Amino acid sequence: MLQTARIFPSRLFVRSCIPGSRRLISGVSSGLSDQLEILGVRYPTDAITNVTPAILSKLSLRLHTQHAHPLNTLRSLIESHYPDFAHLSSLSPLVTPYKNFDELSFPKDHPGRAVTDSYYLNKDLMLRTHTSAHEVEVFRRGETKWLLTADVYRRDEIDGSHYPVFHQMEGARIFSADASGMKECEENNAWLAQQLAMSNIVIEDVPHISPTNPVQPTHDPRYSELVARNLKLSLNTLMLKLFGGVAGSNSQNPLRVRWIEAYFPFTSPSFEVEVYFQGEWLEILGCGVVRQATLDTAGVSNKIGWAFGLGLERIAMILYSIPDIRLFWSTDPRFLSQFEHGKITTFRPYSKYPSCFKDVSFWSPKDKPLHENDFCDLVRDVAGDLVEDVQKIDNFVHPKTGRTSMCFRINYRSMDRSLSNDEVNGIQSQVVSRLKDKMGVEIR
Ligand code: FA5
Ligand code: MG
Repeated sequence: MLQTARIFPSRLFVRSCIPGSRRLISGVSSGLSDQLEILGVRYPTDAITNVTPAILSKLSLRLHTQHAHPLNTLRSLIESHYPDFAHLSSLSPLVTPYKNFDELSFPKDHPGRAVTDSYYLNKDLMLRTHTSAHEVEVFRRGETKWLLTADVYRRDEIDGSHYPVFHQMEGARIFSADASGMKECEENNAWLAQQLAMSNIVIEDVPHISPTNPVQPTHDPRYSELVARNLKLSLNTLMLKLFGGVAGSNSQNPLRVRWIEAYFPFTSPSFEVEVYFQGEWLEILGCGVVRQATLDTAGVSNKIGWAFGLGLERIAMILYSIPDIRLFWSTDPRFLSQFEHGKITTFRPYSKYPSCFKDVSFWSPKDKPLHENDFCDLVRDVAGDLVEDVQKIDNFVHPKTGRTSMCFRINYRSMDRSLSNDEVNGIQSQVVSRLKDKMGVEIR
């Protein structure tokens, strides 16, 4: 794999936070320096291990199943829109890279595989980056209509709408690839079209079959068209259910949804859905006609169908007016007590506490330039949810030495209390010493 050649030093985080022989971190114990214990099972580490205690501590939380949590209510609401689908929500987040990528036809050099983008326990096991990782196994079980909700993990920037753990819901439906299956699809399309006809929803859709987004060569174009129509109708009726009642959407001001062309290695044609909300187009899901190779691998070659993957936090932030993605992880009663299971209510923000900005500038090692995601993960591991966002404010290469200088600005702010200067200084100095010790940078 592309990234195995890189030396990633973060596994040292796991070791270095275990002074002495054994320490438990929210159900994660790592007693032996070359092993990780997760939810009671030991896994060997290797040169690409990059999971951190901060990330591993999230594995057992499963917010999408917590009573009255907004993500759980949203899951139930979407499940109720697909009452005759199987509803799955307890699959393990630990998957092989084969399952997360290869089984879904990802090319060997796809950037998502890199250790800078994904979390690896070792070269054979990773944290799923999307719920599509389970497509083959669920189709193989014989499910033909299903929804699957799960926590997914990505190494990413830090700001109000990005968190290294978020929740996706995968939905899929497959039909027999013959006249009887297409009759079932057509009947369902007619029924769904009728549901939409009376609604105040404006759907912007243009034909998206282009040379770069083609019908698959093994598909009868009429079948692919019917399935894509079923996908779009199924999702448009869901959008109406979710957003139809959102403030500002009425007959003068109808909800606007648009379909745009997209690319995923495991669907063709592929699309994304965006919703116009508060003056901006917001991407909420990706989808498409399932690549036949996926169905062949799952042993259901005689089927044709669609799949989608939507981001629950993105939708919940709109529906509940939740302004910061970190809030979903809050255990503060002022957050949690606002919600009742099954009800969507507008979040009432409690006080916003002051920010504290700290900059750090350093020279990156010449042979191993620091990736922005490595920096963010280090800060997240030290500061947890006390970091609100991280921005790279300077980056230049010294013309003579060829070394790269970077400057990052970290915004520390708690959602629950005021931070003292001493506390922030203490955190910042831990960030700086880890940068020096584990990343080999030279502080400027
Ligand atoms: C996927 O993950 C595909 N597996 C979706 C898919 C499924 C396509 C089935 C085709 C068939 P993408 O990376 O775009 O695609 O993520 C899907 C959705 O997850 C996004 O539209 C967005 O709503 C949400 N999402 C993605 N990244 C983040 C993030 N960092 N924070 C919060 N939500 C995110
Ligand atoms: Mg996307």
